[in-house]
Amino acid sequence: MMRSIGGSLVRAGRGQQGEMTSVLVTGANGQIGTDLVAALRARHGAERVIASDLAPEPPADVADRGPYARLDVTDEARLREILDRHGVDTVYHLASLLSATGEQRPELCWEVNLLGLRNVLEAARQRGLRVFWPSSIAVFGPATPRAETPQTTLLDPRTMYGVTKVSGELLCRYYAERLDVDVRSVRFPGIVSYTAPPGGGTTDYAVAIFYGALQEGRYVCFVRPETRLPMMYMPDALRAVLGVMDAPAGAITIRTSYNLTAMSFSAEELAAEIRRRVPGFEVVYEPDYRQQIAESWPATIDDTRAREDWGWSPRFDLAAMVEDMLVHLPRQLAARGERAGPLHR
Ligand code: AKB
Repeated sequence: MMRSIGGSLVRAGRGQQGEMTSVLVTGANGQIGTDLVAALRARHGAERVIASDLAPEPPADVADRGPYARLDVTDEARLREILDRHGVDTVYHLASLLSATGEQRPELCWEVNLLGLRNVLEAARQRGLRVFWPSSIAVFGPATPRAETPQTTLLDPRTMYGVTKVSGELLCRYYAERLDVDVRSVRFPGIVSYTAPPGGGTTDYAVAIFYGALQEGRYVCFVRPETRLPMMYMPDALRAVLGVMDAPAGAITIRTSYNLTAMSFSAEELAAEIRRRVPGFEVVYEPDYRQQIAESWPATIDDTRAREDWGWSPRFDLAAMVEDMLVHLPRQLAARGERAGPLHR
């Protein structure tokens, strides 16, 4: 269902909490977008948040929840048309190919990730828009310190996705410092959530493992058991996005992207935590090309600057996240008419 909010939106604020705003979310049907759109609609009102994605229509279960526009972010004219029609003042630009898909389609990854970002930043410069754009731990690489990776360190990406994230960070800083665009960013670790599944990322196993546990009692994991990566539960990820966007401009001292983390665990530690609640859960490890990507990324992250500058503080650790996932994912599966197997509580 394609829906527009007509010409009646008032552009009355700069998008800070409590002010009138009109928001565009790109990549709205993805893992983060699905939950972020719901959070923004709860905050600003459904009609003030325009969800957009490549698909002609939103997923059926959210189709009646607010305005939706079809948008390919590489189409600059269409982007401008949507921004102008809806009087948008803030863009959450999530549309992106992730690390695993990016290795399969490197040219498309470059095009979508960087041309899309450039289109959003250029539109923001011309219209005075505020922008949120997610970077990733994929900016780091084998030459980066793997433990407590500092904010300022060697960026050494070996994936096309990581290359686009480093380039995107530099582009954001250029637009912020030279062209006065208020663009803010965080380097997300792997994100675990239950509403919409991730697609095409290396950290996807940390979500898929819950589906395996609940639906099959078994999971074939594509990274080795000892693979340790920084991770975050979706409620914390949403708090990070809103937190960095709510901060006064003067508090934002990093205009590339903030290091961010909530927890770090190995694949076998995650499996063990799930097994404590789903007895008999079996995991088989069959590493594929994504192992090499995972190994090139940090194990733990130093996010002191985010904590100091805008009060970042995560709430979920591994045990709390697993507990919450195993409460909500079965309900989500039931709502989607999917089977949750006999092993879940
Ligand atoms: C991926 O695995 O590609 C993403 C990321 C860490 O940016 N989840």
